[in-house]
Amino acid sequence: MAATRALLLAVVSTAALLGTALGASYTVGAPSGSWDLKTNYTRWASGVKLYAGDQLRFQYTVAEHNVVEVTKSGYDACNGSNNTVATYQTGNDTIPLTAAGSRYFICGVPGHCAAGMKLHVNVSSQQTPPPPPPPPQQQCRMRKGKLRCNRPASPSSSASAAAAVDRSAVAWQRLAAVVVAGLVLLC
Ligand SMILES: [Cu+2]
Repeated sequence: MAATRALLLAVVSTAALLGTALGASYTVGAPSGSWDLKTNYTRWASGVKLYAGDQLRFQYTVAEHNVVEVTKSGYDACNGSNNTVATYQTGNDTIPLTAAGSRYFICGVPGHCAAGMKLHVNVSSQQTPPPPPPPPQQQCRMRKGKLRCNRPASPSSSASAAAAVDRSAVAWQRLAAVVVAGLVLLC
């Protein structure tokens, strides 16, 4: 029984760690397009903020397109030969953005890159959490020659407290889901 509990704990903590480490997944061209000849990828890329740990998904018809990751010169010249980093052709390719920096993708079908099937994305380093709110200020004023100070207002009355409750509720829901998953695995 103790071993079972230890295993469950291990499953839960591993899943929790993975949950925080996994980034977001972005489908290229979504929501109005995909990996096709119609989407403006410069505009699409300017509308997403990518961080190391995120993923790009390319969805397309296998018979019509593919995805070739190239160097900057391959991107600029629309030429994959000698400039290829990797080639993908499943029609539903997930490409992890493991590090910060520029990534370049083109379609390798002749003429498609020149027609606009080229994507350059900038990946930022890991997103840092927002800074904590400043501590409440003590308010003092002179009264009858003496300095009198108010106690700082309790932070629990502010909107940020409501947001914190929201976040912890989400965290609890996630933890509950992980525990249930762990139990299912054990049974
Ligand atoms: Cu193509």
